[in-house]
Amino acid sequence: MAAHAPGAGSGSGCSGAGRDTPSAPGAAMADGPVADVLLRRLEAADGGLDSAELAAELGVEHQAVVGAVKSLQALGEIIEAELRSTKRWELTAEGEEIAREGSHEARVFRSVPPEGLAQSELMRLPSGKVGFSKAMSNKWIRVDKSAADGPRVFRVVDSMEDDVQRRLQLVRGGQAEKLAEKERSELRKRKLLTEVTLKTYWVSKGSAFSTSVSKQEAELSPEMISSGSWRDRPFKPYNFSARGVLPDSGHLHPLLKVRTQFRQIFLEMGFTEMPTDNFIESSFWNFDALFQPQQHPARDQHDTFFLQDPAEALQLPMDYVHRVKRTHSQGGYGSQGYKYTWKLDEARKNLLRTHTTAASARALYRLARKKPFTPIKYFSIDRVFRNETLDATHLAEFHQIEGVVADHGLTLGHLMGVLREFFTKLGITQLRFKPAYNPYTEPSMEVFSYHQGLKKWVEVGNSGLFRPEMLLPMGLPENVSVIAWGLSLERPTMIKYGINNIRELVGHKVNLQMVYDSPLCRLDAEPGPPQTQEAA
Ligand code: FB9
Repeated sequence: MAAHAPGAGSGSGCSGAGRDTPSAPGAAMADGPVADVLLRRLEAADGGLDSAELAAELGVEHQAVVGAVKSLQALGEIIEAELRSTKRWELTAEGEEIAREGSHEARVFRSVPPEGLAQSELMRLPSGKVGFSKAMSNKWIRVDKSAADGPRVFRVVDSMEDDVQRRLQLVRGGQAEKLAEKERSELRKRKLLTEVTLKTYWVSKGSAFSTSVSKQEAELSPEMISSGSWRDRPFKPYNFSARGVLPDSGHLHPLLKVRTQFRQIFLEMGFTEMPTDNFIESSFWNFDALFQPQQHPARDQHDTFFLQDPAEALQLPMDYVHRVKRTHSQGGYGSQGYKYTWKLDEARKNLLRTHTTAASARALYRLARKKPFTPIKYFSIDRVFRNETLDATHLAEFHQIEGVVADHGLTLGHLMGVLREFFTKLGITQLRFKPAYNPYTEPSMEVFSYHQGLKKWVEVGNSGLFRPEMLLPMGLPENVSVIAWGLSLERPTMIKYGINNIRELVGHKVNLQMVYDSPLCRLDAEPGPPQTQEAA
C-alpha cells in the first residue's frame, strides 16, 4: 500500500484532479481480514448484505466494516454500497446494568425477607429509592405504617416476574421488535432504552466484483511505461467528476462582494464613481454646504465624531463659503434662509464624515465650476461614521451607497423612475415612497420595498431633490435640479447572507469561516442567503 502513502510514489495522496486516492484508514484493510471476509460473504450472499449485521456476525466494530467498505469502494466497481440509516433500540448504561442485575423494583422485592424490612433500611439500599415506588405500584410489596419500630415493608406476592429485565435482555439480544410499542416507550421514559439511528451500508456486488481484489493502479508511472507493465495491470477508472481541492486563496468579505454588485449596477446605469478617499471632512462640506444649519442636532457631539487634531479645516473656497454664509444667515435665491449668525469657526471644525453626501457636495461644487453645465450621474459607496447607540443593526460606522443625478428640470417623478430602475436591478420591484424630511433635500422620500422572505415592507433607503439653497450658492444654473438617494451596504448584505446581528458581519467577532464559505452574491437572485457552492 506504500505506493499510496501521501507524498510517496508519483501521485501525492490527494491530487485534486484525476483519481482521488483517499489514504482512508480502510485502505490498509483492503487486504485486511474484514474486506476479504466481506467479499467472500458477498460472493455467497444472494443480493447484498448489511454492514451492521456483518459486523455483529464477525463480532467486530461496525466502523471496521465501514472502513473495509470505503476502501473497497475506492478500488473501483468491486462493490456497490448504498448508505442506509436504520433506527434501532439500544440500552442506556442503566439499561445495561438492569439487564445484568435486574430491575430496581425486583432487587427491592428480593431484599424484603418474609419477616419484612424496616422501610428506612430498605431506602438505604442502592435501588431502594427507585425500586420501592415501582415495587409498590406493581403490588409486589406493602408497607405497614403502624409497625412497632416504624414503617415496615412486607412482600405481598411470593414471587414476581422481572419483565423489565427480561425486556431489556430481549433488546440487548437484538430482538427489540418483540416488545410492544407501549413497553418500549415505557422503558425509554425510564431512560433505560434509546432509539439510535445507525448509518449502515447495504453492500452488493459491483460491476467489477471479484473476491480477490488486486490493487488497481491509480498512477501511470514512467517505469510502468518503460517496463510495459502497464499492459497487464488493472487501472482504476478515471473519475472525471472528481472535485478538485479548492486552492488556498484569499476571500472577499461579503460586504465587498455586495459592494461589487452595487458598483456593477451603477456602472450599468451610466453612473461615475465619486472620489470618497477622505474619512475626515470639514463641517463645511459635511453640513454647511448642504444647507444644514449649524445648530442642527446632528451637528453635535452626540451624533458626530469631531476631531481634536487636526481640529480645524484650513483650506475652504472662501468665495463660495461667503455665499453659503449669506444663504444660511440671510437666505437668497428666493429662500429666507435660517436667520441665524453663521460662524466660520463652526464650519471649520473637522469631523469623521457622517454621510457620503459630503462627497456629493464637493462633486457638485466642482461640476458647477465647469461651464457650460453638463448633466452628470454620480455614485459613491464608502464608509461613514455616526456616534449612534450601538445595537444589533447599528455600529458607529457603516457603508453608505449614494446616487446623484444633476440635469435640467429633473422632478420627483424622475427620482421615482431612477429609484425603480435601480432597485429593480437589485431584484426589488415592489416599491413604495413615503414623504420624509432631510435638511438638504425638499421634497424628500423614504423608499420601502415589500420583502418576500421577511413578509413585510422594509425601508430600503432615503432620497430627495437637493435644495436650491444648496445648489445655487455652488454656482449651478437656475433650472438645474439634482435628485439623489442613499442606502446602506450593510443592510442588503445582512439580508442577502441571512445575518441578523451586524457584529457577525463586521468587527472582531466575525467568524472567518463565514467569510470563507460566503458564496458569490447575486443581488438580483432569489431573496435570502444564496445557495452554497456545494448546493449550487
Ligand atoms: O439601507 C437601508 N435599508 C436597506 C437597503 C437595502 C436593502 O436591500 C435588501 C436586499 C433587499 C435592505 C434594507 N436603509 C438605510 C434603511 C434602514 O435600514 C435605516 O434604518 C438605516 N439607514 C441607515 C442610516 O441609519 C441611520 C440605512 C442607512 C442610510 C439611510 C439614509 C441614507 C443613507 C443610508 C441616505 C440618504 C440620502 C437622502 C437624500 C439624498 C442623498 C442621500
